[in-house]
Amino acid sequence: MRIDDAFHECVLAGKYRLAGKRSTNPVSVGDLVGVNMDKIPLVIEQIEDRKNYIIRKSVNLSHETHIIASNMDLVLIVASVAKPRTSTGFITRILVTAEAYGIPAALVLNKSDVLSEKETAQAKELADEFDFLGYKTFLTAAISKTGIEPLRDYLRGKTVLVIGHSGVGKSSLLNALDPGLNIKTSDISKKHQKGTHTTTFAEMHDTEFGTKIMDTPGVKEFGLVEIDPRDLGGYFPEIRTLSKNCRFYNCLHKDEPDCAVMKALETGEIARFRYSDYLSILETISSDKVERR
Ligand SMILES: Nc1nc2c(ncn2[C@@H]2O[C@H](COP(=O)(O)OP(=O)(O)OP(=O)(O)O)[C@@H](O)[C@H]2O)c(=O)[nH]1
Ligand SMILES: [Mg+2]
Ligand SMILES: [Zn+2]
Repeated sequence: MRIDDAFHECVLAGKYRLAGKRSTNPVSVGDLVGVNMDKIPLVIEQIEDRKNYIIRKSVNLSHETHIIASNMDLVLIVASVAKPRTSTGFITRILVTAEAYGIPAALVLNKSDVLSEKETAQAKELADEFDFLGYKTFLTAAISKTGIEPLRDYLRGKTVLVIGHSGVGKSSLLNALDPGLNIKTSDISKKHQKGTHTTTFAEMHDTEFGTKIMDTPGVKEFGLVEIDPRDLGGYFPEIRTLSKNCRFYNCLHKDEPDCAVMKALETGEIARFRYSDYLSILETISSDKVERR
């Protein structure tokens, strides 16, 4: 058995197929695997323990999970204020998962060239807010290669997962970062066909600037897996800090007396959209928990 990084078509050993029953994909992009090269077809016989991974429910209400990628240094969320719009809730769900697994995360707001004046102001406001929370944020237009250089510098030397809705321009962004990649993106004629996913499987790309980038198919929804309601506030940097001043150590910041988070809402110290995203995530994961019993 030896481990290398060339392209080989493989099948997965039966023991992993069975062990991963709750997961739709026992092996994911980013996994380090050991392959038996003496068999035809080649067989993945060993999956190294993961340093980290990003996981979601395979579809809403499902008990099956989907590992989007493993072993990364950074989660790069690609979003757009319009065409298609990404909600702050979607962004925050991914950020929460990254926080839960201790993975640094950053945000790209792409398609800055197609935004109205009002939408441009919204994008800037969002960028400031997420930057303030400690998530580096970039405003880009992949097609006109605007804002690409600072992003390239930031990604240098890292192994990066790129994630976001279909059509926000993930693959286009990778091509803008390294034109040599020449990844397939949807063309104008396909743009209006709903539900078209241009990238159909996750793939790791080596760039000429020393970054390994995992491009993934667009995800419509991001259902959280294994996040305890009591831990949720700890995955919001601002709530984590504020909650030290709540009266109860296990405050859910919902309706408890002397809650520092709710007070901060009145003074504007915490953004309203973040607090409402917190509450809606809290509600879904709390009802998930009841359902599982
Ligand atoms: N105007 C404009 N169009 C863009 C930009 N980035 C991407 N596009 C266009 O948006 C469409 C979707 O781009 P893709 O790169 O295929 O999107 P994707 O996120 O990889 O989509 P999936 O692979 O389906 O997840 C294509 O028609 C691109 O040309 C941008 O910054 N500005
Ligand atoms: Mg794509
Ligand atoms: Zn509280």
